[in-house]
Amino acid sequence: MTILKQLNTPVFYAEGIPRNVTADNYQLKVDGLIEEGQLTFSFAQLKAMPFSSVNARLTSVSGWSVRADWQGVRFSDFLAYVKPKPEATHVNFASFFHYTTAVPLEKLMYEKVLICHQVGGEDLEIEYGGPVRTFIPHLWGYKSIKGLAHMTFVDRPIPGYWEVRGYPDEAEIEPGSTRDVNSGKTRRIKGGEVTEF
Ligand SMILES: Nc1nc2c(c(=O)[nH]1)N[C@H]1C(S)=C(S)[C@@H](COP(=O)(O)O)O[C@H]1N2
Ligand SMILES: [Mo]
Repeated sequence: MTILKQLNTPVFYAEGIPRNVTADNYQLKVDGLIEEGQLTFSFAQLKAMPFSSVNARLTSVSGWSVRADWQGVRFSDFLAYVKPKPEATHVNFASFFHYTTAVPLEKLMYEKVLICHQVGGEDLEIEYGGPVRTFIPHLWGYKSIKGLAHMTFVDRPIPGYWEVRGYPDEAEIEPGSTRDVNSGKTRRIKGGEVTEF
């Protein structure tokens, strides 16, 4: 069981949990502005890529955050397998149903950005975004898509599920207070902390 589940971390799955998806039938589609046109990766292929571990916090705009060891493939390492065309500026991420969110490519190149399939050495549970999610600790949690099914390289921002409902597209974490799921206590997020994740 991952620490996310042990800590009873809130489960946000606005579009519904894709219960039929397993590591065995998982497929990640990648298309749009890439030299290869279209690519597909299985869970086994993602597991065979360079593995990185990142101790950082997922911070929800709704007022909680959780620290864990998030593990998987660095987005920057993933780009050894996918060649974006020069005009690609953003990646539009889509889940198995209708959740989407787009992130500028430059904001995906930070070393703590992962295509994540484990937390603390355990495979991600389906409700926490397994088999594969993204982890982007320097942006509000709504940019870290769960149940990642499809990545499209595009040349513009595309408003996603929460962005069309009024949440900022930049999703920069703002100073304020957050309920720390690890300790159960409220803590301040200072402006400076966002750079530490
Ligand atoms: N597919 C999908 N991904 C999603 C969401 C969602 O509703 N559907 N919610 C987002 C939000 S708002 C947050 S804060 C985190 C929460 O992650 P958790 O449910 O694993 O705690 O997932 C993000 N990714
Ligand atoms: Mo969130």
